[in-house]
Amino acid sequence: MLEKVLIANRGEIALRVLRACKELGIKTVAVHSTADRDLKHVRLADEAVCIGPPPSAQSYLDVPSIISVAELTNADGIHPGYGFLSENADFAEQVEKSGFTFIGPTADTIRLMGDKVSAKQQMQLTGVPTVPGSEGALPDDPDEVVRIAREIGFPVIVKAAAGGGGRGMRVVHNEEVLLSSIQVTQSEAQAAFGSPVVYMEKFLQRPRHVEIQVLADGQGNAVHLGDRDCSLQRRHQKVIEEAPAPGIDDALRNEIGDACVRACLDMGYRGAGTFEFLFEDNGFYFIEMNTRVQVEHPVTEMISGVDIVREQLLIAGGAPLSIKQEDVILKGHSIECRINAEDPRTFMPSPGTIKTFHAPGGHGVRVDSHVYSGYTVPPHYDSLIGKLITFADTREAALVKMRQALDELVVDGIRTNAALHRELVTDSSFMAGGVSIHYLESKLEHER
Ligand code: MV4
Repeated sequence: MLEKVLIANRGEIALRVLRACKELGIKTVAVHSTADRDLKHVRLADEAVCIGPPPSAQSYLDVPSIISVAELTNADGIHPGYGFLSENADFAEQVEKSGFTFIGPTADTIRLMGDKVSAKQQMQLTGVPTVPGSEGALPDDPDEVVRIAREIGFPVIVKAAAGGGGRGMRVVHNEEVLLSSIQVTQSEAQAAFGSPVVYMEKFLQRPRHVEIQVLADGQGNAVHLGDRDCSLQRRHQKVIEEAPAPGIDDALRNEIGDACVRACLDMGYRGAGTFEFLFEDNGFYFIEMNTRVQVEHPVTEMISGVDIVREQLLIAGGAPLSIKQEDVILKGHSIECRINAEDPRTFMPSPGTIKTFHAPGGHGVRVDSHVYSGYTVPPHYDSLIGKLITFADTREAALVKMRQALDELVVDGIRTNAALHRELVTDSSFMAGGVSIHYLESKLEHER
C-alpha cells in the first residue's frame, strides 16, 4: 500500500486525487507553481511545495523538480492526473528509476500506446476492431501509397503516428492531392512531434466518439466499466460526456468491452485506461488508447459505483484488482457538463477573480471543482473550472437534474460557458441522443 503520494497536477483533478488518497489514509504532497498557491488541494495537502513560476514548462512539466520534491518529502508514489506529464513515457521511466511508483502503466506500455501505429497493431493482435487502413506506417514508394489509398477508398485520413487527440491529421478526398497531402502531414508531424511517420485510414464521415473504461492490475486481472459517449465536442475539446452511450445495446457494449479486457491482458496493462473508438453504423472502430485517468471518468463512476481513482491507487500499491467483471453492474445514466472560464462568444479563455461561486447540489448531483468565492482563475492553464455531473435512473431524468443544476449554478465575476450548457441540455437533437462528433460545431456555425 502506498503511504505518501505526490500529486503532480493542479485544479480539479489534483483535488480529486487528494480526496481519494485521504480516504485511503495515504498522505499527500502537493506541488504547485507560484500562480497556484491558493488552490484548494494545496491547502488540504499534508505538505505543499512550490516548484516554479507559472509557465507549465517551468513547473508542472519540470521533471527534475518534481522528482526532487518526491525525494525531499519521502513520497513513495506519484500521481500524474491528466494532461501535463500523465502520458509522458520518459517521465514514468524516470519516476520508476528514481525508486518511486508511477501511478499508471509501465513506461513501455505508455510508449506502445503513444505511437498510434503500434497501438493499432497491438489491438489487431487481440481482435479489437480498428478503422480499416494501411498496415502500419505508410511506405516511401508513391505507387504503393496510391495502391493502399485506392484499396481503402476515398475519402481517407492521414494521421501522424506520434499525434493523437486531433493533432497532426489531414483528410484527403481524392487521388490528385494524395501525395502532396501526405508530404504536408509528414512535415507537420516532423515539426510538431519530431517524427515524420504517418499512417492512413478510411475517413469515417459521421461517427460518434464512444470510449471504453478499463481497470487492470498487471497481474492477470482486468475489467471494463462500460462506455461513455463524448461526441459533443468543439475543436477536439469535449463539452458534454455521458454514460452509457445512448442507443447502444448491452450485448454490443459487453462484446467490445470484453475485447478491450483481452487487449489489456495481452499487453499486461496496469492501471486505469480508456480505449477510444469511432462508432458508426452500429460498429466500433478503435482509434487510440489513453493511458491515464480522464476528465470524464466521473460519469462511469456514477453508473458503476466504482471509484476509479481509488482503484488506481490500490493497483499502484500492488493490490490485485478487487472487482471481477460479474461484480460490475452498470445502472442508470450519468451526464457531465464541463464548466470552462471562457468567453461565451469567442471561446477565448476568460481568467479572473470569481466574486461569487455557488455550486448546485441535491440528490444525484455531483460537482468536481476546485474553485470557491474569491478564487482567481490564473491565465496560464486550461480553463476548466469544474464539472457538473448528474445521475439518475434514466437519461431523461439525468437531463432534468442537469437543467436544475445549471439553473442553481452561480459563477459571478468571470465569463463561463454555462449558457451554452443550458442551451445544449434543451437541444432537441442532443435530447434525442446519439449525435455525431460534428453536431456541436455545425450547430454553433448555424446559430452564430
Ligand atoms: C478519425 C475521424 C474520422 N475517420 N479517423 C480526431 C481526434 C483523434 N482522436 C482522431 N480523430 C478523428 N479520427 C477516421 N478514420 C474523425 C476524427 C475526429 C474526431 C474524433 C473524435 C472526436 C472528435 C473528432 C472531431 C473531428 C475529427
